[in-house]
Amino acid sequence: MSVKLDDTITPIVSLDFTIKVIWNWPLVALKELPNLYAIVDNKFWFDFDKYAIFKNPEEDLKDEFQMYFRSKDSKPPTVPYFIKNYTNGTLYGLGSNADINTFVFECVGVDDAKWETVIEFQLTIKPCYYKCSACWNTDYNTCLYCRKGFYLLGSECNDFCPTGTFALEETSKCSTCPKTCKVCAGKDPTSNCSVCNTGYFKLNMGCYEVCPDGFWGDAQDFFCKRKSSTSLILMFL
Ligand SMILES: [Ca+2]
Repeated sequence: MSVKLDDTITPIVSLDFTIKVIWNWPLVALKELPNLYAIVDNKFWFDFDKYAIFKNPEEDLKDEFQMYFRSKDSKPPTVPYFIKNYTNGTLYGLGSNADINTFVFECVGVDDAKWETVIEFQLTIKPCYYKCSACWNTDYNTCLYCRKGFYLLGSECNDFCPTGTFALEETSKCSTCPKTCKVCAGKDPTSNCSVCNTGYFKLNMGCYEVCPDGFWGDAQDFFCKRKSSTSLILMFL
């Protein structure tokens, strides 16, 4: 083709140009997207590389396309409220207990002619293990806090606290017994111990390294025994 400029005064100027008409194809989906999961009360973010997901068949425009996320069939396009950011190929959010569910998303590639190519995937917000009130994963040993009636030891919520620990109701945790006690119901070594550790003396519900005043430690049975007046006398003989 050519265009001519002729103002009848100056010499005629002619410019040649060509128009290349190419067929516009929609973006090609390069792969399926895996289903995703996130844990309740844990921030999540997933990064997507649009060039690894879509291909623009037009050679000259191969980098020119957009990608975004939306809930399946949402019009206008939207995402659940717990998704805080979904631009630049990152899906970022935080689901609460109310959001425990599976959500169907669409990853949408849009070419320069606004053609859409859609890849569907699921995002599931998963709950903690049933004994945990907070966690970082769904397993029994990924707990941060326990529900009432269960007690945290390490990252597990137990029905009972094991020997050497006692259940602290206020925090739902197993707490270590005082060092003199093997079996205890609390942190006071003079009133919360039912069994003493080896080498410590027992008196009522207490375990002692040295028996309290008026008592002596019997190394035969490891009980604190009341000092009698006779033994006091014997000591002074
Ligand atoms: Ca295209």
